[in-house]
Amino acid sequence: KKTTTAKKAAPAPTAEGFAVDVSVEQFKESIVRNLNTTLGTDVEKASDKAWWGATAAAVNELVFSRLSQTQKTHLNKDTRAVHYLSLEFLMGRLMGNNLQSLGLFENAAQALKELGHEITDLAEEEPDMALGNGGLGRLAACFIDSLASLNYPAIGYGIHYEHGLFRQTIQQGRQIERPDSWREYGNPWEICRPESTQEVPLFGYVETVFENDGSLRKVWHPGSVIKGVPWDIPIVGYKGTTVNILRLWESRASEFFDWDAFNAGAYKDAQGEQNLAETVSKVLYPNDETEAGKQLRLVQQYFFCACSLKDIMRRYKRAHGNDFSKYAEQIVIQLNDTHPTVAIPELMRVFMDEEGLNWEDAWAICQNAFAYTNHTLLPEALEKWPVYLFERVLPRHLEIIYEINRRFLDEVEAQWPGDDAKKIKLSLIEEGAQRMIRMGNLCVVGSYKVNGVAAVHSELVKSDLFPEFYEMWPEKFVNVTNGVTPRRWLKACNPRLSSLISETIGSDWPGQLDKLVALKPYADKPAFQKKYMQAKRENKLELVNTIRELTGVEVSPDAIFDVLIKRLHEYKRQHLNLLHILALYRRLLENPNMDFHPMVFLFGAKAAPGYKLAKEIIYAINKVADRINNDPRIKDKLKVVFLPNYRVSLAEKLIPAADLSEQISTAGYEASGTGNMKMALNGALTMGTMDGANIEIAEEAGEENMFIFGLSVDEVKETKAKGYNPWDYYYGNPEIKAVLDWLDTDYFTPGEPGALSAIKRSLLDGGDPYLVLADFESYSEAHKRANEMYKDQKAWAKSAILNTAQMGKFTSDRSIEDYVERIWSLKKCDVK
Ligand code: 4GP
Repeated sequence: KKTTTAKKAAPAPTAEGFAVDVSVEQFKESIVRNLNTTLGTDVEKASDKAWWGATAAAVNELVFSRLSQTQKTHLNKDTRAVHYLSLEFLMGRLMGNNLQSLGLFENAAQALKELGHEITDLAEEEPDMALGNGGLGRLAACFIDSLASLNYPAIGYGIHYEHGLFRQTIQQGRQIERPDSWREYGNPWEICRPESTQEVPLFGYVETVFENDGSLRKVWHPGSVIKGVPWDIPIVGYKGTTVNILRLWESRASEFFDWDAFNAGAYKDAQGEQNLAETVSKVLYPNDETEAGKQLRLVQQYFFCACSLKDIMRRYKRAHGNDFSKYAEQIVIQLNDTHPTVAIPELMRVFMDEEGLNWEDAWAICQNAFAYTNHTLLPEALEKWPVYLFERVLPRHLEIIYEINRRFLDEVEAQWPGDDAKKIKLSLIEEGAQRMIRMGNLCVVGSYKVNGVAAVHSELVKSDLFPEFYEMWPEKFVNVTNGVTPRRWLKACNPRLSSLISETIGSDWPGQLDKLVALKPYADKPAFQKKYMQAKRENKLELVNTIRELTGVEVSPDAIFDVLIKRLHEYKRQHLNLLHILALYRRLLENPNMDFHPMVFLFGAKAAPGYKLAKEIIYAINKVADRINNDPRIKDKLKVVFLPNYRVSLAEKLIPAADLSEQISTAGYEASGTGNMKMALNGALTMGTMDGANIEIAEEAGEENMFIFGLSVDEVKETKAKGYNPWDYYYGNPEIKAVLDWLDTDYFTPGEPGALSAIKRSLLDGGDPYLVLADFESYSEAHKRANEMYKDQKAWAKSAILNTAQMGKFTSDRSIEDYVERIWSLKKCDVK
């Protein structure tokens, strides 16, 4: 009988502590064998896709045994575990990351090379798993990486969307959304687990049953039942000892209801049922502006919460039967934003209606099991659901929410006797023409901890968002500053810098990022500066090629690469950057010999399909780019590039090549940011406001190694309180006036004057809610400082190195340890 690589390799950890050791020869053997036996092809005729698939299969041989081992260990030790409920997991590609975590990247690359393939080329065959919109989803992906890397028992729960975030193409400058079919040809990283399928009831009505002993019992008669089928994605911890899972639920029609309706002749109903069931996990919502979309999103939220809670319960009962006294000791459920809030009334329902607990006991468990992370203060992002929707979709949950509210308002009365205004403000139900359920309030009431994602944000959560709740339960509120996994965001995406760091200070930094501080003494060593800047330059050269392939635009690696990558939103102020580019362009037209180091402004951003102004900003960036890039008068001193379809794998190419990192949100609006951390770690200097985690980055890296500008959080509040008038800036600053008026002409949109006016209108008639004009001048000054500093390559190199050296705090491993200490109380569980 043939022995597999996994069987040979499993017992052999490496000297550096990696769980498995696989030689180049063994890897080759495994890839070729998988090409034959898994992919059904051979070395002569295999496509790149097949080679990639065979490599993935070879990796899985190593991973799956660790996965079973991890699950066995967690079961036997009956450990407390965190269950991370998130509607989004923005995973990106897994090959590079899994190989890095196993310590096998070099051997795999060598094996493929000897077989005639470049691993970097094959990597392009892997579609991104784009099951998220942006920061919140990518954070969830970093967190499950860190949880596994730190050997904590954890499971991520989400939805197995058929289509992730839309694919963006740019046509005539405009964003066009196309479906993203990430698993059209299958996905080797996931395992279907039909044996753990769950059923989810929906709709219908609630019956009150009067028992003989005089008590009441509630019975929910659902109008529909759909099935949730789990797909497991192994999450390989760094060094590969713990392999946790991300469990994603796919919706399917339940045979039972289908057949019933069908047999009764209600073909249309059966069809309807089928349709609903299959649309639930069809797409990730980029927004929810339509009525139909709203109901579907609520169903999505309930669907994955209900499936996940049943899964948790099944596992709990295996160890503890029907004794629920240990539930909150064993289980913590982290709600990633308000999206999974319905898990709170669902767990109450399960305990009371299915397990027979009384209200007090059920509530005591719930309140000790849930914790909630807030990711934004923007009012439009704080979810509210119309009561009528709940009534229709989740009638029993509505009753439970009313009862939670009734009891909660008694507490409010006790705290502020007779203060009805307080009750109106805090109630879980917002009264009005359309009564709404306030999911944020429900989260705070139902959770034992509430955290913001950066120090300043957590303060604002207490002072501005939930001040009364903070007064009632001050100990509930904590901060956990975000972090990013250095495995993906330095080791894997920036091999040049990673090797240089390892050669210089040793190779244990990916698991202990504060070791990077050992680079500090090298910051002013010319030899090290040279190597560091050389790595940056090679990364830029690679990006130059990518830019050419994707856009046809030719840029020079000698220019400053200025990078602004994140979702498109007014508060993130991509248009501030654009106005400044227009100002630079104008200055260069007036004086082509102006003392100015050439710059390339790179943008990557998707706009929510229904967000008109955001789409106009994308259009404007592209139109301005066309004009500037083709204007010989400014002698290539300025280039503007909008890279289409920004996603994790594109970020991995941009971040290592960035010189300047644009983090220019209106202070008080960006909860944390994580792109800011990734770029600083890779040696970009931050151009930023004192907002979100920028403040903490400044504390670590030193303000002198950044370009800070703009109003502070308090100044923003003061400016608004005083009555901000953008027209003052328009008339007060000729440059602002000139660039805004430019947008009304047809200079950038020949034959179509005013095609870019929407931006100007939003800033003037619209009142400039994000203070773009107020911060313009200070932004422009900061850019002058950056441009000046770049001319002194030594000074620049020193600052860049000091950024890398002092980003240790921003590993997601530290964030996870903070969660463990402040919220989760987990114990590490070694998997042998
Ligand atoms: C984002 C925040 O905008 C960002 O500042 C933060 O770093 C990230 O969450 C992770 O905490 N919010 C979202 C969202 O992505 O959908 O609200």
